[in-house]
Amino acid sequence: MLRNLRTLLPVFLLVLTSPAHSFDFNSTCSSIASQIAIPNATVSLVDFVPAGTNLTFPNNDPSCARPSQLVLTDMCRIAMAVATSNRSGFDFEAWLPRNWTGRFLSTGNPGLSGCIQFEDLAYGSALGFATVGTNNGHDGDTGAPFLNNPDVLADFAFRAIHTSVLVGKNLTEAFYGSPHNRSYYLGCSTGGRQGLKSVQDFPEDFDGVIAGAPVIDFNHLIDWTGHFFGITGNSSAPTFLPPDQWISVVHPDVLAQCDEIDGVKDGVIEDPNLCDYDPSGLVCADPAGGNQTDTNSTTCITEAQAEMIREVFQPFFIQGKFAYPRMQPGTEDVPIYYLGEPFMYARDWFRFVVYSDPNHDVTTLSDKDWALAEELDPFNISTWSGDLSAFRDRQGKLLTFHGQADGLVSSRNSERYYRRVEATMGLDNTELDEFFRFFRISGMGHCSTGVGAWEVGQNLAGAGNISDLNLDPGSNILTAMVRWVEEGVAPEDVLGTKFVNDTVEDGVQFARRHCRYPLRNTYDGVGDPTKEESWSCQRVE
Ligand SMILES: *[C@@H]1O[C@H](CO)[C@@H](O)[C@H](O)[C@H]1NC(C)=O
Ligand SMILES: *[C@@H]1O[C@H](CO)[C@@H](O)[C@H](O)[C@H]1NC(C)=O
Ligand SMILES: *[C@@H]1O[C@H](CO)[C@@H](O)[C@H](O)[C@H]1NC(C)=O
Ligand SMILES: *[C@@H]1O[C@H](CO)[C@@H](O)[C@H](O)[C@H]1NC(C)=O
Ligand SMILES: *[C@@H]1O[C@H](CO)[C@@H](O)[C@H](O)[C@H]1NC(C)=O
Ligand SMILES: *[C@@H]1O[C@H](CO)[C@@H](O)[C@H](O)[C@H]1NC(C)=O
Ligand SMILES: *[C@@H]1O[C@H](CO)[C@@H](O)[C@H](O)[C@H]1NC(C)=O
Ligand SMILES: *[C@@H]1O[C@H](CO)[C@@H](O)[C@H](O)[C@H]1NC(C)=O
Ligand SMILES: *[C@@H]1O[C@H](CO)[C@@H](O)[C@H](O)[C@H]1NC(C)=O
Ligand SMILES: *[C@@H]1O[C@H](CO)[C@@H](O)[C@H](O)[C@H]1NC(C)=O
Ligand SMILES: *[C@@H]1O[C@H](CO)[C@@H](O)[C@H](O)[C@H]1NC(C)=O
Ligand SMILES: *[C@@H]1O[C@H](CO)[C@@H](O)[C@H](O)[C@H]1NC(C)=O
Ligand SMILES: [Ca+2]
Repeated sequence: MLRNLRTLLPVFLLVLTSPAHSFDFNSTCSSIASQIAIPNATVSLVDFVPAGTNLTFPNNDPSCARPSQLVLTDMCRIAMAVATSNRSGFDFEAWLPRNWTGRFLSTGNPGLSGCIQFEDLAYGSALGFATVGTNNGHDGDTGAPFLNNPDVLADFAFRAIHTSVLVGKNLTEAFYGSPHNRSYYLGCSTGGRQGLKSVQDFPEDFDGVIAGAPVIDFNHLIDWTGHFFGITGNSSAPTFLPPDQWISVVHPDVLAQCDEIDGVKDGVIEDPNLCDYDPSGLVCADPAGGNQTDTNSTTCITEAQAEMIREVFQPFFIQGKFAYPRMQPGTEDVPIYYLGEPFMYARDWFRFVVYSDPNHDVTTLSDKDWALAEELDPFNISTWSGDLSAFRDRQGKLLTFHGQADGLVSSRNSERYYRRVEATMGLDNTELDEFFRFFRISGMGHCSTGVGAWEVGQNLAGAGNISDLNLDPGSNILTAMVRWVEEGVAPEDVLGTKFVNDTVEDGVQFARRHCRYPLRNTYDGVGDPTKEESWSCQRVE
């Protein structure tokens, strides 16, 4: 199906695969090293890498979990270290494709890392972008390098990505002999925050920014990730519920109450805002423990556990003040914060940044700690400015998306940010549509995967060939962004695909359109719900 789609691609996409510009790629790649004149940079590697190469990264930190990457197109790989101070710097890679389209693409990072997303470099270069990425100033998915080194923290908050854009654009021009035409950004999670940091504070860096599931209002979010431990307790607390029971007991109960609100029983909660989940029905018949069969059952819970679950799905307040939206119900099939220990990013942030003490006891964090973290906001890492006028005024385009089944970053916070931009700039959603569109992706977890039609071109999603990718701008947010920036045709919605077993070769399981906020995808009540035509985007306010 996808292979047929490729033949139907609109004309502009052909530009993606035809070299805009002829020059001797091979000899440029072998001679460029001596011509790189980038201040503070030390080049460590320049290699011609043919399509089909399986690159391995033996020195990559194991916590990055990226030991290898299949390269999908001929490219010149350039790696360098760039100093940002006398005690900080970042590792940088540029994957410069033979089939360059004149476009530049910068990619982001996950978690607290520390990890170049090689899969995004493979994706961008395969589509003809001169694609760059960094380790964001330190190695590995850890906050330890922040300890007593604000320069490493500055790199993480904003500097690595901004500096790498300057370096990357310079390198692109030096390599191809002409400057890039358009500049793009693609990132999710921390990568989403980096994209919005650019839009807010470095509006000249990009013409088009895709920011998924952004880790914005960063300090409140870190606090929120830490506060769940106080609700669940450790694994011996009476409130604690083992992860497999979140999956096998709570999640089916959430679906029983909320899956069919959208009219279709398919495991996808189209709009979790409509779900007011109540775990009361799960409480064991004899919670006092008289019925041993019952209380030890894997199908019922105690009243203390039920109360814990209610709290998990409440909005988060610090010292009586609203701080961060609730965890959305429907996300508990991937329990992340309920494992009976302080969440690793909160742990690292409080130890290595807030208290500069690697031994700080993070099991007793409470309101005063949450408030302190918010107050520190190092290098404005909050990334929470609602004024995007500088970006808008230079015709920049911003696309955010958020999986509605994201159990790591509340999807409601992306709605909250949208509203914040509306309020700050005094614009309504029609006016915002001119430069900022937000898509809610039902059944998508954190950035990727899930039971929904989650493949929207946000990443390579395991594709082993360019032909595995659906490049139609109706189904691919990256090519949709290119069309928006270069042709002024904005995406009205995004058609997501669910492959059988998430494998392209196994065929399409179903497709569903995802609407731009504040519209809601609504089932027509009669059509085949696995077909996108049976749903439409409707205004619900
Ligand atoms: C480059 O693009 C051409 C079409 O313009 C295509 O035939 C070729 O396979 C591409 N090469 C690579 C390495 O992607
Ligand atoms: C470039 O290098 C590749 C791989 O070594 C080779 O197959 C190709 O013929 C070379 N092209 C030119 C124009 O030298
Ligand atoms: C690439 O090599 C690694 C390590 O040898 C291997 O685990 C991985 O499966 C390979 N990937 C592909 C796509 O062949
Ligand atoms: C090079 O790094 C130093 C800090 O070590 C910094 O002050 C300077 O601005 C950097 N130069 C450029 C051009 O970025
Ligand atoms: C690093 O630079 C700072 C000024 O930015 C200076 O105070 C410090 O002594 C330098 N440290 C080293 C090790 O050179
Ligand atoms: C940049 O865009 C111009 C105008 O569309 C085009 O003529 C030129 O070939 C492009 N440059 C590159 C390097 O693609
Ligand atoms: C790259 O930066 C160096 C040093 O600032 C400068 O000399 C060079 O002209 C730049 N190259 C391009 C293509 O901008
Ligand atoms: C859980 O916390 C209690 C109270 O602090 C403590 O006594 C107990 O050892 C902890 N259990 C585990 C498994 O950590
Ligand atoms: C104990 O609970 C089980 C499971 O809910 C139920 O089947 C059984 O009838 C209960 N036994 C008594 C004595 O209440
Ligand atoms: C509860 O069930 C588990 C697994 O079946 C068993 O290991 C445990 O001993 C039981 N506990 C009680 C109090 O019956
Ligand atoms: C944070 O942002 C505020 C407002 O834009 C600005 O005044 C301040 O200088 C920034 N602080 C840092 C450390 O960048
Ligand atoms: C999906 O994969 C699983 C295990 O890999 C397999 O058992 C199942 O049959 C597959 N489902 C389909 C519909 O192919
Ligand atoms: Ca449903």
